[in-house]
Amino acid sequence: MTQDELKALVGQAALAEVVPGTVVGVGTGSTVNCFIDALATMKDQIAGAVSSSVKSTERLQAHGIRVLDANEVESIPVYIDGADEIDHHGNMIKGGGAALTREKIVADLAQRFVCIADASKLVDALGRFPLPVEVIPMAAAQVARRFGQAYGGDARVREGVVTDNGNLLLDVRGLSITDPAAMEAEVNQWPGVVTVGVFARHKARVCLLGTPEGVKTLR
Ligand code: ABF
Repeated sequence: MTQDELKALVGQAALAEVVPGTVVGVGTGSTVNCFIDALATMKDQIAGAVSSSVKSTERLQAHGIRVLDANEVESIPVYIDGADEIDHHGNMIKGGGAALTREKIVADLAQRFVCIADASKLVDALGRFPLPVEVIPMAAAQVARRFGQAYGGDARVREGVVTDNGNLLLDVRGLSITDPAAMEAEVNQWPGVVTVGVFARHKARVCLLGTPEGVKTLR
């Protein structure tokens, strides 16, 4: 099966995680796009969606799915989102799609984070994928220096990208993230960092992994 077929497989499988009659948290990326297209088949059975990006909002609305502002809800039962990497404990690197800040906000609203991914995303240790970090533009160079000093990382501004929140993204190469929670806590406090793309404090409760043998549920 191709990677796109695996993404479609898990996008469809994620429907089973949706709690009927509730608002669904919706992530960003091509795998989530498959979920959004599948969700459209049951749009009359949900109360709407809280979205993690303009792109996902537009796709949801194109299917006639009501999109609520995050401030309209206090909690949502489930959040469905992809990842760039996920380890065997549910820690993730996210942000390849530049939506990491709103993704983490919606994940924080959710009682249950369900990650949907093709098998290529499962890793033993995070870090081969360049770590995305959303930064206030004036802090980009200083945060990049800090990654070099603290972790030996090579941080570069992602050219031509401004996030939905009007910020810049750094992509940090050369990291081996052995303690995701510690790195997330440390980097979060650096001045100018909006969001670091390590999801350890908001890790996935379950991962639906698309494999040639079918969907594997990793808990
Ligand atoms: C999103 O899913 C992003 O954080 C991450 O980059 C992306 C993975 O994209 P795709 O499903 O297209 O591989 O949550």
